[in-house]
Amino acid sequence: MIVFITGATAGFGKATAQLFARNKYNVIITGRRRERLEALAAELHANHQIEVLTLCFDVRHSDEVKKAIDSIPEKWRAIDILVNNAGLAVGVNPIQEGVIDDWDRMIDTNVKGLLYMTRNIAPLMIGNGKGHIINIGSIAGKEVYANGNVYCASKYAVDALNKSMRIDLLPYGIRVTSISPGLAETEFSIVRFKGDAERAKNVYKGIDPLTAVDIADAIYWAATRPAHVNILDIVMTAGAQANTTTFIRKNA
Ligand code: NDP
Ligand code: 8X3
Repeated sequence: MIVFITGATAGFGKATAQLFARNKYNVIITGRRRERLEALAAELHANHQIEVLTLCFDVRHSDEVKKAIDSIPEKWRAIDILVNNAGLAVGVNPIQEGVIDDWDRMIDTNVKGLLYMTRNIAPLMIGNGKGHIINIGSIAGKEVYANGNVYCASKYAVDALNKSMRIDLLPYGIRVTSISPGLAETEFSIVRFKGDAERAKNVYKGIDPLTAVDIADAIYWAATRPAHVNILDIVMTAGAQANTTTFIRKNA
């Protein structure tokens, strides 16, 4: 079995690669940071004796995506599962103060990147007569929150695409699932706050947030249901989170 994971150099994608590898899947891991990809490939190979293919590219560029997918050797082309995970939030400005470059990065990565990946991999799955696409959405794609504007919009788009691609791919036996987490501690907030690690830490202060392993578990569970079961969407939060704005923080 082959699982293709975008954004495997950190966070959810890395934990997902580790979990599938532990369960003897061969993994295609991708991201822009080549050293991290190589280090993870060596770790997975050594610990689990599985095969690993690394592809270093930026999901925002359709030509790079196509070139990377076209380069996949024949024996790797029978992809069973695609995890469309690469994504990010950048900035927390109100709409009237939004930074255009931040908006472009979020829309180009979270929406267009996911589309380019799907456009290139879905035909391979159709050719194989089976497949499973797992899109990483967010609770931010279900409810908006102050200053979440464009990030929320990008994840609402993922929600719509998840529902929509499920209809288009239904005749081909391809299952489509969304995993929609709330707050989870990864490098996500460091990226959102443009490297301000102290500010990022405060996001999780007083709560026991979801971890990348929790999300990997949900992805793996959805991917390993029997063929007649289709998991449409898993919305999950930390125990201390009720929705995008309601948290119980210890010592707050
Ligand atoms: P991390 O920042 O820890 O990891 C993000 C991953 O995405 C990295 O591997 C990064 O790799 C990759 N990535 C980002 N931009 C690009 C790009 N242009 N091309 C290729 N790869 C890219 O964040 P998370 O693991 O938390 O986030 C994963 C997904 O989960 C995202 O879609 C995010 O929106 C979503 N999410 C996160 C939540 C959270 O609270 N953490 C909650 C709900 C959803 P590299 O930089 O090497 O390219
Ligand atoms: C990430 C979760 O609530 O920070 O998608 O938007 S949130």
